[in-house]
Amino acid sequence: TVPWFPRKKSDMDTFADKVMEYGEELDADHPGFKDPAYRERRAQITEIAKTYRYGSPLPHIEYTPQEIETWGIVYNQLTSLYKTHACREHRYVLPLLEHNCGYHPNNIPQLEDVSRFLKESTGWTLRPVMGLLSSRDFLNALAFRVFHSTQYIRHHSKPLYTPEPDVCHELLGHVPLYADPDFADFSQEIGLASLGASDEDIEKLATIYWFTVEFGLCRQGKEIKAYGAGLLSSFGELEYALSSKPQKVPFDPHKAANTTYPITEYQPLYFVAESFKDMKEQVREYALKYMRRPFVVRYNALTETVELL
Ligand code: H2B
Ligand code: FE
Repeated sequence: TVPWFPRKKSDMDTFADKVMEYGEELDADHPGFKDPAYRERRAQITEIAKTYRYGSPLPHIEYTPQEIETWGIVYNQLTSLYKTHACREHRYVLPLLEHNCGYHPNNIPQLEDVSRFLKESTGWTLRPVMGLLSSRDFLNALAFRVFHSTQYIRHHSKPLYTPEPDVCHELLGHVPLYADPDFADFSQEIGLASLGASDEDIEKLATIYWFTVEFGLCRQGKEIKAYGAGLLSSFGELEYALSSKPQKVPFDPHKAANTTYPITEYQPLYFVAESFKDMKEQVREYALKYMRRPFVVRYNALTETVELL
């Protein structure tokens, strides 16, 4: 039997309280674990995501001066490396986000402004999320050009470290690429492949996602640059990834899907893509060749629904 999957964007409302780890329950080794004010703040922002429903404006968060200071430290650090380390698409979009969405060291952009900008650029939109979704739910949403984004920020005691996604990771790492048409198509392709997929296939697609959307490198002219959000939101790993230390191999979805990776250390191996257009085709072929589904899915962009053929 085929696992349930969303057919329309409002179906994503069913994911809202179905999270694996709650944004307010922190592990003992989380930098904010012993800070009651931080935990209270997390609970507040989590509650906002839990009650969000499709079609409403994304909730506005009034960030505190302390939160904005943390953002500013991260912003200045990372943007200093982008000139030499970020892919062309990221470098093209960031100034547009500064101009249109309030990206600035002294301001944490609001998801509503960012989502509206993405919608006009590529049809992608954001949804606030309480915490980590299952791989299946998270990937299924990509089929509808919906990206689940956290809205809280890391703890101020360690501005350059976070054990989980936060607004810095989402807004600086992920968002710029979703304004690029080819990357937008590529990412949706992973999502379409995930609809109704078996648990084993979801695991493989999550691994492809890891080696591309999170930690992907790409060739641009004679150089290698970063487009993965995990790299573009980590000063340390961004430098390391482009150094001669790690291994780099050409992107191949079948190979990537079957490669194991560490989650708490820098990656020993990165996949290098030739172009987002190629990658979209590669993922489509991978799904046709290696995944067994008793139906074909097609996204209808006019109705924003998935059709089964
Ligand atoms: N959930 C949320 N909220 N953000 C993510 O970035 C995320 C997720 N990543 N669930 C997913 C899992 C990723 O690790 C892959 C697809 O499993
Ligand atoms: Fe991420």
